[in-house]
Amino acid sequence: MPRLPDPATLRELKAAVGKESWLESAQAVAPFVSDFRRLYHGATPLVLLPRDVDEVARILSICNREEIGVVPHGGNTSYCGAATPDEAGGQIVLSMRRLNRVRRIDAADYSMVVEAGCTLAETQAAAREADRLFPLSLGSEGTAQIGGNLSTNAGGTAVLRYGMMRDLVLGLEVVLADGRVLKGLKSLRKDNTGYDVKSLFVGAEGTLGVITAACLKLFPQPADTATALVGIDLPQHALDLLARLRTAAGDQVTSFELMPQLAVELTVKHIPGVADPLYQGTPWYLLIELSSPNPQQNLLTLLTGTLEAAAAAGTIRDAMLASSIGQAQAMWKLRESVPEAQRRHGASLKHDVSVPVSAIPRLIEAGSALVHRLAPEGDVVSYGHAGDGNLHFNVSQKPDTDIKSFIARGPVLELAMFDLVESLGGSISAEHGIGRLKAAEFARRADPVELAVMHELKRALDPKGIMNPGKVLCAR
Ligand code: 2HG
Ligand code: ZN
Repeated sequence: MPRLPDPATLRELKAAVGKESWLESAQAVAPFVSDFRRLYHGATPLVLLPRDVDEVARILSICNREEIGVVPHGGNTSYCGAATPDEAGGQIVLSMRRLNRVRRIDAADYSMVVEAGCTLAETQAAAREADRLFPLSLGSEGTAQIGGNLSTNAGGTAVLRYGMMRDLVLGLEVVLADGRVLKGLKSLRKDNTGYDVKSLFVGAEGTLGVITAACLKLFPQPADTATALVGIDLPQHALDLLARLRTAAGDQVTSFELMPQLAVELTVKHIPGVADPLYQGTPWYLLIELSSPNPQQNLLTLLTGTLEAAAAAGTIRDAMLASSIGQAQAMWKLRESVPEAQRRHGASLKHDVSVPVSAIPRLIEAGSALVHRLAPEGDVVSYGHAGDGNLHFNVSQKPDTDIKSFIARGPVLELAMFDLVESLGGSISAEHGIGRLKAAEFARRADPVELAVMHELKRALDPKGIMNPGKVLCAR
């Protein structure tokens, strides 16, 4: 069990990073001890802001020797409290924000090496300057950092085409709990030399070591894009349309996002400048994007033809194709503002879950029935990455209901929702991770052998349990 640091150790840690690279006053550490959703309010005696991998290595070897807990901290956009220290006040926060260099871009190799503290938006921009695409795309990309994206195996809105963060990483540099540095920044697509060690650190949420840099996959920049907002009556129709699109356009289908009418209404109501472009409201909306690096692909014609065929077959009711970049951006703003609109509307209960794509209609039907029965003060706002089988099965507090009784419904509803998801062969965390929020449920529901393997790996790589204690795995 990690211990509380004594004054001599705190002095040694400050000396490891040098002047102006640490914070300790209550005011200065405040942004590092509460999570984005304000679910957790921890405490820390010290926030360290190292500038390079050697400083991170020095910090970890001191913390390991003294058995002090370390909480790696990126853009603080975790939905699960993964980057927040506990309330006991003994854990050191390790901010990665000063490790933010782009070390190398190799356009011909379609790869780049960036440090963990680069934001996702900075990484995308650096790739763009080299006429390449780094395709991970998510609402918090201006703040979220690459280290956090890797540590949570982030997803977002282009997973259908490019995969999750795990699929986008070629190599990693990692500082292990004892301060050793694993130098694995190779950019190879083919490397069959034993275990895939780097993959262990992806999705580990900083519990096995600290990712300090990554070699990432790049792609050609899209030169042709077609975007549409489509109105449908039933979730089953979304699956029919997805199949048509995949047959017509293969992996050019980049995004396939589903929103209920209520999500659109809340966003139009609460977010200035957002409008519903469809002529008539429909129960469900789809935001679809096709993209290709080939400027001659004529994706607009392809998308129009596919939508016309779907309309003739009765699976779509209305559609608006973006005829300018501005219109496409407005459609994306509508989709990406749904979480903020929900926040402005009132309290919400969130469930980031996934099921096989074919089970999405059943999830929506059975999940909505659960909400009506177990949280009658709430409205279902289940939206998200339908093409990946990932819905944010969220529930928004109804206006004029009591917030306390609504929030009190959370635990029972969550259990029922997770049972449902499991019965459909799904996952209780699709893309937001486990953190502290879901650690207990994960321990209860994981395959016992798989969980035992995870604990064995944790003991092997972090025998003193200093790395992000209490996240992902519960203490045994
Ligand atoms: C999204 O897809 C994000 O918009 C946030 O993953 C989801 O706020 C949420 O529940
Ligand atoms: Zn999402």
